[in-house]
Order: sequence, then structure tokens, then C-alpha cells
Amino acid sequence: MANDASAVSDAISRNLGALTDPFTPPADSTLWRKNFLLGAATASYQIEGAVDEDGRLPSIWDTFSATPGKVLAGDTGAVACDHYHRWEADVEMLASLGLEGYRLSIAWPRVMDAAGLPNRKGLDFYKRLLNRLKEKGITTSVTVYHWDLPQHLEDRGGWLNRDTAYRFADYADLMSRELAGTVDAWATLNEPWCSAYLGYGNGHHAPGLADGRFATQAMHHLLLAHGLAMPVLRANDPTSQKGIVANIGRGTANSDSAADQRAAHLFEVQHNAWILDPLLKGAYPQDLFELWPGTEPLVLDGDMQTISAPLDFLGINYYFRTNVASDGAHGFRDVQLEGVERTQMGWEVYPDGLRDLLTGFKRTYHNLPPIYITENGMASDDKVIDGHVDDTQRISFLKRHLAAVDQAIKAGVDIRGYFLWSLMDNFEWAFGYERRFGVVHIDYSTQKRTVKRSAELVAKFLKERKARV
Ligand code: IFM
Repeated sequence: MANDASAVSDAISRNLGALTDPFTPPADSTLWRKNFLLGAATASYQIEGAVDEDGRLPSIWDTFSATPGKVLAGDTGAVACDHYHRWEADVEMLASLGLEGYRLSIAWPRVMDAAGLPNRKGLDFYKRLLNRLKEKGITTSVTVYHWDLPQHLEDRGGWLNRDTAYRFADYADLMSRELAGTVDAWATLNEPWCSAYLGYGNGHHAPGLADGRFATQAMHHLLLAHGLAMPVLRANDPTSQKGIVANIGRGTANSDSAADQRAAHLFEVQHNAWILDPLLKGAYPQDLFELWPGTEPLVLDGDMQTISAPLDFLGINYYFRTNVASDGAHGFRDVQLEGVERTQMGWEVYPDGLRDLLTGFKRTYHNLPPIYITENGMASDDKVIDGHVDDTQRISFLKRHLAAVDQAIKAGVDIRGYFLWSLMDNFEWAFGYERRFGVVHIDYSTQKRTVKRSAELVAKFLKERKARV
């Protein structure tokens, strides 16, 4: 594995010199500021593998992916990128690329047993990983929960059970006591929208339940879990930053008609305000329950105060926009635009959406905290040809989205950094391994890592930025 790592670093240095550059931001871009953090992100279930090693318990994604028909080609995270065994080479690779930050997540079922006691072997994995990242001078951003709920908690109702929020606070307590000092930023949850809506509302993700009332109740318990964990993280690790990560969606109207404009508004209520209003205004948007009548969650006294405690940062994940029209009743329907650029996921490439949402949030939320773009990137059907991956569309995608970030900063939004999704190709949930989001290619039959051209160009920019006086 050491050989693997040095081969990768050699290839990066060799290629750096020879590149012409379709990526580097223009001279007046704010991204040249040295304190704008540029890093990459991953998540535990998507890269680690080793699902039954060293006392790890099953998660809802082990169960879901083992259920026929749930994941494309029957793929599972059992091996993934084998990062659990190859983490040293992977950290070496991150460092060779000059990436300044690394966002990772902890697998809850790896570090805690069903009685809530620590699993030392699992914890030691993260301690070794985080210590090594710190030794390399890499800023660490840790997500406590990126969807791999222990199956034993799902068996007791999962996020439909209020008790799970309290179990989450216990888990956050253990993590922050054990890992304090090695984490620069803690994010409680990744994308509660996906956990609640895809997991409990339409069944596309684990645990695969499909009921609108479940989605809103699961969301409430997820946000409560976040709120309960925040003071715990603050008490155990006072010097780190604490926040949460939300995926946001841009909805645009298919026409100027009032009905279509309303549809686009409702789309954004459902994707953005459903999460951001409780966090930043302490209340659910009432329009949500116009869209989904009869789905108001059970909220106890004090919950909204717990949920809306101040954040040190807000993580934003952005991928695409959706063009919508009125469904003729009280909702919206997607209207696919013809002739627009799309990715391997079928998602439209729409960088302006990122800028428009960020500047819109600044107008809507007077207490908007500093922002990190915690995920942005695209899937493409990348192939290794003569040892290289020329991921031209991704290079252009990243350049355009970073330009949108620069525009939002110039419009007054406080954005402190950007993490590429993802460091490497990985298990893309219901789409398995076919969709490749990495800036590093993974050959799943050999686990060989090949740095794509996009990563080489990011590395080149970071090197130039570092060299500037
Ligand atoms: O792979 C996911 C990630 O886990 C969460 N955000 C979106 C990514 C791409 O779908």
C-alpha cells in the first residue's frame, strides 16, 4: 500500500508541470484568498467497506442494499473503496494533491454497540485517521451522521422514534469526548432532507418507507437530534466549529404564470425552507403543510428552541436545478428542459442556481451563519485510458461552480470554503458503483486509484496559490 501511495504522488507531480489549464480561476477571483479552504469530501458507508470487521454492527444501508431491487446491479457497500484498510494511502493521496481540507463521516455502527458502549476498535480507526490528517496539516471536517443508522435503532422505529434523537446525542457525546482536538469542524447531520424524504417519504433510500407523514416526523426527530447534539459538542470540544449540512435545490418556474411561479416557490419550500426555517427561524414553513396537508409532525414544547440554537457554520451541498410547473392542484411537477447540459445522473448543470440560492438565503435569513460549500460535484462515466482519466466535463463543471461561489462572495455572502464531492468514486447509494463522482477513479476489481485530470488541475491551482506571496 505504501507503494501505491508513492506511485500516486509521483504521477501527480509528473503531470502537474505539463498541464494547460482550463480550471484556474481568474486573477480577480476571491478563491485566490489563502484562507478560502479547498478540500474534498467522502462518507463512511460510501468508501469504507469492512462492514463486518472489528465489531461493526449492521446499518440500515447494509439491510437495504441486501434487499433485491433496491440498489442498481445489486451493489452494496460491503467492500466499497476498501478505505478501512487503505486509509493511509488515501491520506497520502489527499496530501499529495495539496487538498487543504477533508470532510469525512463516522459510521455510528462501527463505534458504538447496541447498549451504547464504545467499540474501541472502531474508534481507534477514526483516531488514527484524524491524527494522520492533522499531522499532514489537513483541516478536518467530521460529519457525525451521514445516513448509516445502526439497524438495531431502525428496528425500534429509527427516525420515527423520538428516542433515536436522544441516542444520537449520546453518540455525539462519545465521539466528541474521544476525538476532541483532532476535529476542526463538526457537522451533526448530512442532508436531513435525504434521510427524511428519500428514507421515509418515498422509499428510495434506506430504510425504504414511503409515507408523507413519516417524512415530516422523521425530519423533526433528525432536527431535534441535531439540536440536542449541539450543546454536547460545544461542551466536549469547545474550540472546534459546530454546524449542520443541508442539501439545497434550485426550483425555477416553467412559465411566468402565477401558478407556475407558486409551484417553483413550493419546490424550494420543500427542499430548502423545510430544513433552514426550523434551524434559522425556529419554525416550520406553513406552506409545507399546504403542499402536504395533514403531515404536521408532533412537536413538543421547547423542541423548536433546541433546534434553532445558533450555528457556527452552515454546510451547503448543491448539485442541480429542477424546472417545475403547477400540478393543477396544490403542488408542482417536474418539467424536463430540452437541450440543457446534464451529468451522468441526468441532473442539469446549472451553476447560477448555487449563486442565486446563496444570495437569496442572505436576504431571507438575517442570522445566516458563515457558509461552507460542503459538497459540489458531478458524476460522469469516466474511463482510464493509457493510465489517465480526462474528465473534461467535471473540470468545466467545477470551474463554473467555483465562479458562482466567487460571485456569491462578491455579493456579500460569507463563504469560507468548498469541498469537492467526492475525493474518489464510491458507492452512490441507490445507484451503486455505476455513477462516478470522484476526482480520483477507483477500479473496483483491483482497488487501484487513478487521479483524474480534474484533481490534477485543482492540485495545480492550490500549488500556485500557496506559492503566491
Ligand atoms: O453521494 C451523495 C452524498 O452522499 C450526499 N450528497 C449527494 C451525493 C451525490 O448524490
